[in-house]
Amino acid sequence: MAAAALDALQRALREFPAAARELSVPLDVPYLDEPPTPLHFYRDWVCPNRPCIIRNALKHWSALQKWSLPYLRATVGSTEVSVAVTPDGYADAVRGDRFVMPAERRLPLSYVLDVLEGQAQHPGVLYVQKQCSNLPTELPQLLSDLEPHVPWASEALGKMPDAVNFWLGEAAAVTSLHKDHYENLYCVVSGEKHFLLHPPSDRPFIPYELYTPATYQLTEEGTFKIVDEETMEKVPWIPLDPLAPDLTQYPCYSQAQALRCTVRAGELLYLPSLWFHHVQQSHGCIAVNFWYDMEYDLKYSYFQLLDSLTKAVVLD
Ligand SMILES: O=C(O)CCC(=O)C(=O)O
Repeated sequence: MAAAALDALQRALREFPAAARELSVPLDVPYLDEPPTPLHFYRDWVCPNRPCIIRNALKHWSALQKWSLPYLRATVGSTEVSVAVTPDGYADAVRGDRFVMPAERRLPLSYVLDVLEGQAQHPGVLYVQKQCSNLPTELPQLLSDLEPHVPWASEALGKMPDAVNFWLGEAAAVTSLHKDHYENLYCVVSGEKHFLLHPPSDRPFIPYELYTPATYQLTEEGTFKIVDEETMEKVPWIPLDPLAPDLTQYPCYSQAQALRCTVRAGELLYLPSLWFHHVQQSHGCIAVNFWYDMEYDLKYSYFQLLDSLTKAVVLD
């Protein structure tokens, strides 16, 4: 590419995030005091791809009054669930030159609760987080404590959720920075979740690299080894930890601007599709989220273009 064209492209990519931010990205995630109508949800939040935290949207869920660690022990303690186990709390994250996925254990929920309450020891960090509708498939006994979908969101989006996920883990369990092609309605039932967010328009400042996929294996002695997934293709992932970014290696990230928010018990975060998110939690936080597949519309195509241009041009 001619030097002048490359220069122009680099400048455009460097200026794009601030221009997009000025037009449509809030400084903080706003609160709504009650659930929006389907029309307002679609018009004010989904269409402009803007996050918000909605209060009083879950108050008719009996889960809000009932769910606690003792309640889970009494109702589903003997049920086996899939648990992600990692040495450091990071499932699906870059470690050295690998993209490492968690070891997966099938454990009775009561055992997970014992570990959470300090009554049992297990190597590493536990997180009940299997993202394939683990609520209806693994813990169907809990379904009567909530609604199977978010009616105003289903109506606005014209579809039902693809997945309903249950999350329960230790404070050390962290979800590394990534994005999804879902409209995410994230409901905290007990405890709190801390989200660090970047709008999709920050993509030019967010590094991706290709990594050999691998999985943690837990040995008999309770140590972890990393085993390559020989048959899987390389995985594009974000190597950067937004809590301690390596700005020598990724200087551009200093120009990205994260939004931070805490979602408390009884609150619902609308996390729009393609927003980057990094998630931490209070110890024993219980949450449920609904993933609605995004519309593969022009917004999606424009993001793909931004992604391709960012990959093609090195910014520093
Ligand atoms: O709660 C978490 O740890 C992660 C949630 C998340 O990444 C998601 O819902 O897409």
